[in-house]
Amino acid sequence: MRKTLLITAAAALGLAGGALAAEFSEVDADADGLVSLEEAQEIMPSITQDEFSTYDGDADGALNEDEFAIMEEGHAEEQGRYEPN
Ligand SMILES: [Ca+2]
Ligand SMILES: [Ca+2]
Repeated sequence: MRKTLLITAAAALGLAGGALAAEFSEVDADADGLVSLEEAQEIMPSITQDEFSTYDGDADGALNEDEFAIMEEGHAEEQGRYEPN
């Protein structure tokens, strides 16, 4: 339910936030159902392998939709705390 609310809110904002509102299907460039580190870096250039791995809950080397949602939330918080590059 929370996810639905987030998507609705993102849609209401017209996706003006860019990276903060990236859709899983858009980030998954090769449409294999997983977001690789390279794909994640397309929207979050500052993300590192270590950081990526912390969100890879099942340690398969890529993020599924649930893991990706957690990464977006976590990374958005970090970007609010630190100076952007
Ligand atoms: Ca992919
Ligand atoms: Ca994974």
